[in-house]
Amino acid sequence: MFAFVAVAAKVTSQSVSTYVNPAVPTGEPVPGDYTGPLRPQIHFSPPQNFMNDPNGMFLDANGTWHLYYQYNPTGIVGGNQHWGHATSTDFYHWVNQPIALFPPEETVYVFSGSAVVDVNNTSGFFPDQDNGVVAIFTLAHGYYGPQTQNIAYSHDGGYTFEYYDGNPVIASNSSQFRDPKVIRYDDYCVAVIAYSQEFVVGIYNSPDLKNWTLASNFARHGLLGAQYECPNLVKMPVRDSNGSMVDSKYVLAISIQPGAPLGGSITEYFPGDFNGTHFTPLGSATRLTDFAKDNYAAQFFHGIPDAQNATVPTGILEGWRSVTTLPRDNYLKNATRIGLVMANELCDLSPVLDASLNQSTIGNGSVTVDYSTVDSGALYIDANVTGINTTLVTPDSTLNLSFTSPASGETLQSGFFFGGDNPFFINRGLIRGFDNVFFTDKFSTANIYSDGSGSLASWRMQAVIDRSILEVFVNGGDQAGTVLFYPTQPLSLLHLATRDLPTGAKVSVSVLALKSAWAEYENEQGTVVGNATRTTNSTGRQDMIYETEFLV
Ligand SMILES: *[C@@H]1O[C@H](CO)[C@@H](O)[C@H](O)[C@H]1NC(C)=O
Ligand SMILES: *[C@@H]1O[C@H](CO)[C@@H](O)[C@H](O)[C@H]1NC(C)=O
Ligand SMILES: *[C@@H]1O[C@H](CO)[C@@H](O)[C@H](O)[C@H]1NC(C)=O
Ligand SMILES: *[C@@H]1O[C@H](CO)[C@@H](O)[C@H](O)[C@H]1NC(C)=O
Ligand SMILES: *[C@@H]1O[C@H](CO)[C@@H](O)[C@H](O)[C@H]1NC(C)=O
Ligand SMILES: *[C@@H]1O[C@H](CO)[C@@H](O)[C@H](O)[C@H]1NC(C)=O
Ligand SMILES: *[C@@H]1O[C@H](CO)[C@@H](O)[C@H](O)[C@H]1NC(C)=O
Ligand SMILES: *[C@@H]1O[C@H](CO)[C@@H](O)[C@H](O)[C@H]1NC(C)=O
Ligand SMILES: *[C@@H]1O[C@H](CO)[C@@H](O)[C@H](O)[C@H]1NC(C)=O
Ligand SMILES: *[C@@H]1O[C@H](CO)[C@@H](O)[C@H](O)[C@H]1NC(C)=O
Ligand SMILES: *[C@@H]1O[C@H](CO)[C@@H](O)[C@H](O)[C@H]1NC(C)=O
Ligand SMILES: CC(=O)N[C@H]1CO[C@H](CO)[C@@H](O)[C@@H]1O
Repeated sequence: MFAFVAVAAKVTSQSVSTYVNPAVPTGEPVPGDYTGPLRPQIHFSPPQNFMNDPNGMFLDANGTWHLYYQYNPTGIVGGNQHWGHATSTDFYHWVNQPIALFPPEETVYVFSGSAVVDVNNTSGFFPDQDNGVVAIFTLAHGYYGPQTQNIAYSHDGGYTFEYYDGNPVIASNSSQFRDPKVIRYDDYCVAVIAYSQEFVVGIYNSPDLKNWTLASNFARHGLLGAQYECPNLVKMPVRDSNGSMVDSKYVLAISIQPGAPLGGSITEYFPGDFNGTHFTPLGSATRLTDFAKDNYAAQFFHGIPDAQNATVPTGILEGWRSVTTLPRDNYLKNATRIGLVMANELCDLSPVLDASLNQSTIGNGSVTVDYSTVDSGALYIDANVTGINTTLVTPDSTLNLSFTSPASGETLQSGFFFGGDNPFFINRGLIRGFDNVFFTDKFSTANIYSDGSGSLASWRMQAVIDRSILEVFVNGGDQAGTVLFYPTQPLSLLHLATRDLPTGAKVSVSVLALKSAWAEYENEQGTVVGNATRTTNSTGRQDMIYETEFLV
């Protein structure tokens, strides 16, 4: 056996240095124990310690998705921020990679940002390659600023980075200026960056990722909360009811943290038009990506929003914190009465689908599934309700879905009312492993599923439960709810029941077990060691790693 020890060192590569904290491993992934009863099995969570925002996601030319994330490798609270890194070819199986970005100095933190593949060498960093990656991110000089925008480049496909020697690329004296998200537009790049406490999203242009010019400001729109963070600008298809693309629009998403309507954080978004310099929202409505409160800091590039929370028990019990949501396919659709909304559709779950536990067609009735033998504790539930004569719906016409621990009696409840205001609710208040005054118990939204035209209506609900996270997609993703919950005993009994549905309504239900995406990477000790899957040796970056191995 050997122990891996990284030595504290301020090391220099070419002209730019990085600081490596003695407790932080370099060149190897951080190992993780993914077996804990609260540890999600088909979601990404960091091997150990604290993760918050997802950062800089991109797809490389080999079909590998790169996920970076705000990572404190030395604690279970935010603080010593780095960019953690994981890769996947199917969005469900993630391979932990070595930490990708280290801070330049001990008291500087690498905050959120994004990454682009510089195919055409517009930055000039990549003389002989078309797979160079440029990361743009905020460096926070202490927690009181200033916060500046900086770039680093990778010659090895995004595994290791070198700081540009001309940083910062956008200087600032502000302590609240962060989270650059870069997209391409025509032959240049566009960045959206939050002036967090002024409630402004700055829109910048650059021909080369180094020289940035402020093009416009998008100021004080929608909910303000206490800060704007993690702006994202993305081009998105508009689909008709058959799923065909009929148009495309831009969506500007802004995360509010803290000060969301339910406390904590939320992501709001605006569909609109973008002409390269200015974003113009369609109308003045504010829309939210999630009706619960545990989903924050959405990042697009085939969106992987993050579900994080501050003081939850996994940090104490299992030594890790926060989880990204499942990947979602986002597009705009015309929701009944509301107009354009961003739909969240689950990406193909087939990489993790396992045995079918139940396939039923019921009218008014129920389905019970004991899933205590499903090792992952993770399920996918799909229910289509068709043939609903809305004129015959009563206030008691409902579909309820619950998950219970027979051992402790704890229950996670959700349900929909087909009549009245069409509320959908989630109640985690009967789960007892964690509570505090800010841990809201009950969430609800209104899902207007019928236009009242008299024709038979349909409604759909999809849900994924994964040990300590529930994601619900209401009516084909018109609305989504993400909640974290911390039972004292594993939930293992599913109960779905309908009541008082009009004659003729049909409910088609399927419940599938999901396979753990982590279990297959565990060694005999139950540890996922990750993989340093570097394809090429980055020039220079290797020189910044000081390490010593001790044989014990
Ligand atoms: C790279 O350059 C080619 C040729 O000019 C252009 O067609 C392509 O869109 C460029 N790609 C990117 C990502 O800028
Ligand atoms: C990439 O850019 C650098 C700097 O402009 C230049 O020296 C190099 O020739 C370029 N390489 C290619 C393949 O365009
Ligand atoms: C793709 O894989 C090949 C073979 O491993 C490697 O040489 C190449 O650098 C990889 N490309 C990217 C974009 O990572
Ligand atoms: C920061 O403040 C200094 C001193 O007032 C000023 O010279 C400098 O231009 C400011 N920098 C930026 C980016 O605003
Ligand atoms: C940066 O871009 C602006 C606008 O395109 C241009 O006027 C300026 O000369 C550029 N500066 C440098 C240092 O390239
Ligand atoms: C983009 O839109 C803004 C605001 O409507 C306008 O002032 C500007 O001229 C437009 N730019 C182009 C290139 O159309
Ligand atoms: C959405 O549907 C309404 C009602 O059918 C229609 O008036 C409106 O034009 C549609 N909007 C879009 C963007 O398709
Ligand atoms: C719905 O029920 C009403 C009342 O029984 C009936 O008149 C109507 O035809 C039904 N609508 C459909 C589409 O079946
Ligand atoms: C529900 O409907 C969707 C869309 O038609 C279909 O793909 C899915 O298989 C259905 N699920 C069930 C359980 O019937
Ligand atoms: C680690 O990478 C090596 C080489 O790319 C590969 O053979 C191996 O299967 C990988 N292991 C895991 C757990 O991904
Ligand atoms: C990577 O390249 C550097 C510089 O050429 C070299 O010193 C180092 O040994 C190489 N590392 C690996 C793992 O090949
Ligand atoms: C980021 C976030 O949502 N944090 C919330 C997590 O939960 C605690 C307790 O409910 C809240 O105080 C945080 O605001």
